[in-house]
Amino acid sequence: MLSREGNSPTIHRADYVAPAYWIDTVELCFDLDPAKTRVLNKMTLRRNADVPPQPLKLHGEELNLARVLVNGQGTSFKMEGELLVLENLPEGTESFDLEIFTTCFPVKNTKLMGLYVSNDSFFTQCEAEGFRRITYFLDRPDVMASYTVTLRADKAKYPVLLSNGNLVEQGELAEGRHFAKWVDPHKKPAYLFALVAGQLVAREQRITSRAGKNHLLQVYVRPGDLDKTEHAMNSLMHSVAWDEARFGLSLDLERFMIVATSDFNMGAMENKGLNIFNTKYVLANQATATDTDYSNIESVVGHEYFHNWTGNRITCRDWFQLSLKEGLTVFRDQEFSQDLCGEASARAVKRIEDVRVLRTAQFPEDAGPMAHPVRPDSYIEISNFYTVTIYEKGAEVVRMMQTLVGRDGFAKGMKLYFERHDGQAVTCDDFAQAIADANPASDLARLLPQFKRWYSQAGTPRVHAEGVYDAVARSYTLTLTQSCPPTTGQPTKEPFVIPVGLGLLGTSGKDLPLQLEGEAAPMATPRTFVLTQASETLRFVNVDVEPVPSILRGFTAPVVLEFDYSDAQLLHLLANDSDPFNRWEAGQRLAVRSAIKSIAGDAGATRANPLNDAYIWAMRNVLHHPGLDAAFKELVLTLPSETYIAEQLAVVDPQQIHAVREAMRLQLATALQADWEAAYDTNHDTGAYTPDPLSSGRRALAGMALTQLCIAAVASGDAVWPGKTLQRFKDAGNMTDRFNALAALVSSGHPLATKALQRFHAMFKDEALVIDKWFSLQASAPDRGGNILPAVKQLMKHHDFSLRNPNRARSVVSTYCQGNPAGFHRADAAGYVFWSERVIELDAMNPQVAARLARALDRWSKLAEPYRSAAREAIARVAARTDLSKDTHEVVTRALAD
Ligand code: B3K
Ligand code: ZN
Repeated sequence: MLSREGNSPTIHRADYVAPAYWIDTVELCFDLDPAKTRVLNKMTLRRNADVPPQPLKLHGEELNLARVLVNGQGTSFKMEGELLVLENLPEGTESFDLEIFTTCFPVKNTKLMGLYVSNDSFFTQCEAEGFRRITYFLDRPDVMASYTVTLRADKAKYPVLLSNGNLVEQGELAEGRHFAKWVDPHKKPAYLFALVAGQLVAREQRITSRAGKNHLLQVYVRPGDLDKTEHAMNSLMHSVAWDEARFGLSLDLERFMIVATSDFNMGAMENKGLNIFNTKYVLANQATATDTDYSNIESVVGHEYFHNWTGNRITCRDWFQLSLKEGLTVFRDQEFSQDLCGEASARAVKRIEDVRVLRTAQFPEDAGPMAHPVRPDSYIEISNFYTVTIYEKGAEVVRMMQTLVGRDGFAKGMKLYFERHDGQAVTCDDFAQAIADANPASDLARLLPQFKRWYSQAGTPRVHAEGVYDAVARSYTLTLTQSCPPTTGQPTKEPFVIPVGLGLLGTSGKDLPLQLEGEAAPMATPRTFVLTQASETLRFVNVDVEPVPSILRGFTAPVVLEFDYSDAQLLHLLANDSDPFNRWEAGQRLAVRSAIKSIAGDAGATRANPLNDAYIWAMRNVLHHPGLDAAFKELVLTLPSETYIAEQLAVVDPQQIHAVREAMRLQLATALQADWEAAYDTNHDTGAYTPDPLSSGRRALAGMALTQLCIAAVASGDAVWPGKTLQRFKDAGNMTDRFNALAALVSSGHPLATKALQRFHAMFKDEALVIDKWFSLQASAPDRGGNILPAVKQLMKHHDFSLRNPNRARSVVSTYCQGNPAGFHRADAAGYVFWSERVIELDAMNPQVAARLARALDRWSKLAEPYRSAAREAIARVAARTDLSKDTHEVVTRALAD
């Protein structure tokens, strides 16, 4: 028996070598059968003349090998672990035929990688390394081939047969079977292969592109779900139009298909011409989906569609370059959603939401045991590196490039990137080089080698700012100092290139003209300065009064900004900053400050009332402000999450943080009761449902008001608002209002919640995605005296619960372990025991889902006792198992090494 390390070698980026063979064409023929599917794979290959002659080693996993033929003749072969090794291949670099016949077992495939069955239909998932579970292959992204695929199956059970590209032939076969033959006109890596077979129906739309070409768009779902596909189709049409308008990138296929499945490990997959989606990111109507669902669908449909160019036409040379496609495509979907918003204030709301995700999920990752650079140097299991660092931080790196070259310059850079690399498998370096080369006079071109440290250095940089006003000289001097904490394998860091958006507010709250010493006249605001040294000083002249600096406007870089603001300065920014991001940020800083003071037991901020009067007064002003959108108000009034507060502390007591945040919520609820009533009255009627930013913002604020009013009512014993909330729950004309009312009752802990939850379940018992919400609302409810864990265990006994379905498993188990810190971090360690049991149980069926859950204890070493020791013990218990997948093994061993 090999040791665990022997089974799971660490793969290093530095070890990259080009493939020894190229695969030019692939002809696949599938005889689909859930119990045993037969796969005939006919390839043409040739040696790669650039590397020394060597045997061909093909990847395979859980396959039954029946036959191997080279140029039609039997040949000798051997197995090296899971590799199929062919040594006696024709000499020279002429192409040769290789035919491999295998079988696989879709119905037993609980990992949902490769070919699997869900609701009696067949689906595939090949990224990153799932194709090897379908046939023996060079399963690496730099091997790009032309695919022809024939699918054969029982016609009654599987009337729809889909694969990538164009349908070229279909027909009947004996014994009630039929076939379909698909040819993909574009070369692609194996990870973009897909097939679907089953009883599906499609919404169809024909479109004509700007370029005058006709295309067929299709959204396939199970019969009965067609009424929930309109929004996904609209999102797809918007995506096609946007990529043409903004980047000049047109759809390169006659037909573009999206297929929804309810069993899927992640959100969606960008297979060429045949995107496969989690139903969660396709199905929506106003009765079953919330505004958040609508906006997620729009961005995920956009994301996968944009991959058609960034990822599919130009793909990754190796998986270390994952952010080449993911960071860039997240950036593109963020820009898409912002551009669809139109209004500047709605764009700002989207930006704040994106930054909030980055700071609550990616910053902790960057500070924990799984910290890795945007372009990692090593991994054991690549599936573990589909992370917020690769995606969200990667998107910020691309955004900084756009900031440094300008929006038009960035579009020029994209054009050059496609001119140079279309059809290739390339690296992050190639991308950055193209953007810089297209903008030779830019800061990016000047600073490129240093800029690329964003790809190589892990950890979140900190920018410490200090300002000194000199009334006599009428100058304001701002010193910016950067540092970056050590991460595993990177004890010291070199300075980053950090674009810093900056403004100075005068006493009136207006932006002051910004004139640096040495400049003849002030320049237009806002200005962006590019920090490149460990420390730099900016000296502004002709400054008549001491300004309040607004630093890192629009969150121009993924850093932590430290500035010793007084409360008064933050209140000034909150009331006046022309930059909506920093306006919101000022409120967050004030709230975090109060929470920390209260946790530290400082006088002035009592446990019961952590928030001071000035903060409450400011929040009242925001609520009543006639010039601010409801969506923005809702963001400002939302207190920083428990996870975000925890990250600001050296030692974390999750129960204490929860208690303080709950006290803050109660304080806002009672002190602003009349204001919440007014906010509800003004915003609760949004007319006929449309998921646009303006009306969804109003629904969000009305929903928040209801929660606050229920919290106040529970404290005072008043029955009026809980009663109104229940009525609202019953009468609601859309899922957003209905769910918000239900959540208000649950979150406030009002007894009416029980009845409403029962009713909600009865109403939506046949809507799986709504039942997921029902589960997760209960698993994320505020913990009261340790009541959540028993509730979660009860939920797992519910007849609708199943650990096998990833959405359902996540709705209960991950929501509890990763979205309910106070429910999870229990002094009796029962939450951790539950976690370790579920990780082990899930790992045996679906390692990817298990490994994600395993990350719930990433930040264990920051916990206060008794949590810290108990958490470590739970991780060690999982790590001690000898039967773990390499996914979970990598996560828990890295955690223990922290
Ligand atoms: N590229 C896929 C993610 C695949 C995850 C594989 N474990 C979805 C996306 O990012 O668009
Ligand atoms: Zn992606």
